[in-house]
Amino acid sequence: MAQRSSGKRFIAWAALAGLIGGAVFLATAEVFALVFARAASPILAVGGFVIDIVPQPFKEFAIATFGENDKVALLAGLGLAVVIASAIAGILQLVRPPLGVIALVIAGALSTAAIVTRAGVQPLAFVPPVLGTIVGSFILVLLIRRLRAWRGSVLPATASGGKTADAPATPPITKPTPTEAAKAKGAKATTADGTPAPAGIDRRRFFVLTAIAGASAVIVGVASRAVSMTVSSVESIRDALKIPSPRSTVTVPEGAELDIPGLSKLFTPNKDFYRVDTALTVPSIDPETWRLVIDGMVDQRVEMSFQDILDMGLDEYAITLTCVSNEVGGELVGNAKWLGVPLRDVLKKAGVKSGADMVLSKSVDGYTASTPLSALTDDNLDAILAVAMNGEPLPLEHGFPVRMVVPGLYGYVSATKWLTELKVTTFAADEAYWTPRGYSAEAPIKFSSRVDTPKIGEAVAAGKIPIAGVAWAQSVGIQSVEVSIDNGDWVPATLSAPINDDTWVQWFMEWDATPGTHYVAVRAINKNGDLQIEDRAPIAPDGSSGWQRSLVRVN
Ligand SMILES: Nc1nc2c(c(=O)[nH]1)N[C@H]1C(S)=C(S)[C@@H](COP(=O)(O)O)O[C@H]1N2
Ligand SMILES: [Mo]
Repeated sequence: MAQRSSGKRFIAWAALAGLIGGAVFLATAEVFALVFARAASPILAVGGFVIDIVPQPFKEFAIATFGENDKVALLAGLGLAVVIASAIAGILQLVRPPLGVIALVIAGALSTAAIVTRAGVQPLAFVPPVLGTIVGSFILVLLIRRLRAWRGSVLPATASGGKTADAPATPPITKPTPTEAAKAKGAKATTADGTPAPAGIDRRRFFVLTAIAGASAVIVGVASRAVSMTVSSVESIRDALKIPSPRSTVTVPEGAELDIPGLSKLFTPNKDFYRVDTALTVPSIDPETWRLVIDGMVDQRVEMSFQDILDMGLDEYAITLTCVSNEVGGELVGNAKWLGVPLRDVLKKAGVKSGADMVLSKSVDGYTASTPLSALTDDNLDAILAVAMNGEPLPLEHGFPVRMVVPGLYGYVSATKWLTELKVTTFAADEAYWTPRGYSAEAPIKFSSRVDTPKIGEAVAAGKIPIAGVAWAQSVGIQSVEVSIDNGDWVPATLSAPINDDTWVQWFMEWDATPGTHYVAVRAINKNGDLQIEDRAPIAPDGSSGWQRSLVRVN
């Protein structure tokens, strides 16, 4: 009868109680994370841990599927996992106590482990998840106890037997409380005369606590996350930061930027600049307390402050950055003006010992990159520590306050953001973040060319239209770009005036487009006279190759 179906309903309410317990756990941890350690957010720490351990093919799948929203997708997945696990914990706590609390404690222990093993974490970072576990478990126990009381008052015959068997098995609720007393009375009252009134009271007690705990968790959790994200004090420190004028600036020659709709800007605005990193939340580092340590195979360990870097005197450099994950024709490449100091001068301060062949750069978040020492000491290569990007201090997500930029090497082996240490070492002795994850220890950029307009898959009107794009061969320079239409001859495109060999150039060609579907292919030749590699290669282990060929529909 009705009582049987309402028995099932208690399972659903137990799942809700579990959700509330989980939400209270997370909200408590978030609010104490504000006080004790910003990095102590359980979800973010577990997310970071997942990023570090998932197998490479899965990571590539995630980037291919979600693009730069890969982190949002990860968080959504984690959120779903939390919802399911909390609901199960609630049900377990009702039917097999104290398994629900045990499940919550295990989740708490795992997230505490994820938090305290994060790089650069504060010593008290274990406090928020531990407090979260305690408060979350307490609320879960309380809610299930009230639910049990309600169930006992409604289902005296079927469930109260289970209830009395369950209750002693639950250490946290072995001590009788007013709630249990009320529950026992309620059960008797209902059995005796079938009056629903006591059940009404027990039910109300359950829902009042559910509502209060749920609402508090949502308000506290959302508010704490908002505070730690938006009222980032480092963001305002950055806004107020005055970077000294550079001693020299980049000369942009006349004709360096072509005026063609749809063509990439010569300098990629910071807000449009691609972002690739393993940081689930952007590290916020106060330049006042920031230090760069240069150690390893050096004559003397050197520590530099942000001011020490500025005091070396800044120069402006134009360098195009490229990600190893950039597919042929892809968007993970951008050009910027950087203010910085040469890495060779920084390394000179410590004095590099002979025998070293690599610099392992480390980020505050534990990320590392292995850069050949020669790329950082070469007098003819502008490998720099950068403090500014396109006329402003580095944006937080691009490495504030100091990052590396090395022309000619993919970002993962050279462009460490939120830099904290340069360890002079050898490839034999040390390994960077991506090396055991399927990427080469050394990775020069494979020079490439890209069509920006007409956009792939976008129909264009017949008539004279420009085909235009960019091409890059950092540290060598682009000599020419050639275009072939419908497998016809390779025709040289017109190049923009190059700024230097470290930046991309723009190219264009006027095309008399006739109605139909056409095939546009592009390839570059570098200043060594090498032709861009035609053979297709995937991004792993050391960058994609191939000529971009696209279909263009003309109406
Ligand atoms: N700390 C840190 N630095 C990092 C990375 C990272 O994951 N963590 N990713 C690297 C990679 S793979 C690239 S391509 C560049 C991208 O720099 P951007 O995000 O400023 O474009 O940063 C590099 N520096
Ligand atoms: Mo990258």
